[in-house]
Amino acid sequence: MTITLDRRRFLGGSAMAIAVLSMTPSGAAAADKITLRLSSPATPGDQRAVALTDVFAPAVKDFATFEPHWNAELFKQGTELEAISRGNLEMSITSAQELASLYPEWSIFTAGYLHRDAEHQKRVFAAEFMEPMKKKVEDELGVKLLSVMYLGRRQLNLRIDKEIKTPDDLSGVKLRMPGTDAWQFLGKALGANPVPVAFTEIYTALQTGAIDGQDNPLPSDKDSKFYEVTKQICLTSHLVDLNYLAFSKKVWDGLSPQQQGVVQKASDDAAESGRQKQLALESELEQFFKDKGLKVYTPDLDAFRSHVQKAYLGSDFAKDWPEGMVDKINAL
Ligand code: KDO
Repeated sequence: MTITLDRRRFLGGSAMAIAVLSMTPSGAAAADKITLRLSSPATPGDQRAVALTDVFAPAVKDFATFEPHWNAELFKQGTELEAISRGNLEMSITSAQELASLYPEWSIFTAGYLHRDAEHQKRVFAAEFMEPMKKKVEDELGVKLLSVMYLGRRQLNLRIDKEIKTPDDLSGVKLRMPGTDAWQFLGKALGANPVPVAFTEIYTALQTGAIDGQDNPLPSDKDSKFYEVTKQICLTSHLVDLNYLAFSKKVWDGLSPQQQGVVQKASDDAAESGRQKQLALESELEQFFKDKGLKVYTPDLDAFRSHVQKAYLGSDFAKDWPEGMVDKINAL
């Protein structure tokens, strides 16, 4: 599934949202609790889901009811931003790849081997150079990016036996990647043949052999039981992946300053809780997969890093990256 979002539609939509907002009284006056519906393809056992349920929901409960819809049950993967922008959804866990389909400069965060680790992600998200990018998404799309959530290091998880040492070994391998251009490019940069498949359809695609493999962090591989239908995990760590907790700007503007402070803190606390749990899981899961009979090994990381970085720097994506931003990110 490829997202074909039209940015101008959103601009119109946001203008309308602002007009409606100006006619409504401040949310502080509203007696009833607001409902915060979140849609995500994440499973309920995913650490981001657990953190939002156990940390975010209780923190906002005095004025808001958190209503999560996991497994993409409310909106299809990749359509959540549009839903928030149109006022049909209040929250999502969005990716840089989804943002990049609307705002090409966000593709910088889709590049392999850029973020170094979870702490680096946090520093980058808090950096001053991020402000204009966040503001544009807020002003034009009506989506406030509250916190960065750590998803984990993406690893190759294949149903074929062939050992993968370098990008050349991935030649002809049908590697499932999510549907947007930025994701598909990452698959190519790794040396594989990327195939677009939604997250919720990966298991069946692996089982039937429609794809040779997929890439996700180890906790997702366990949670979605991909080990039942694959034979190996090749620890490429090609993307230290993230999601952003996305919140409707219209709903945000209807909250009192005190409530906004509570939501922001709840979001940061949930992100931190999920981050620590995900990191702990990543460090212990290798053995889990070995016990399930999968081969787990590290390829030639220098070969992957240089192949992927070269592909990005020579790509059209890089032309949209703000001047000097790669250096600023590396310097953090
Ligand atoms: C995936 O589709 O592989 C992906 O890992 C992409 C992420 O950006 C995110 O959407 C994630 O799926 C879902 O939250 C499911 O874990």
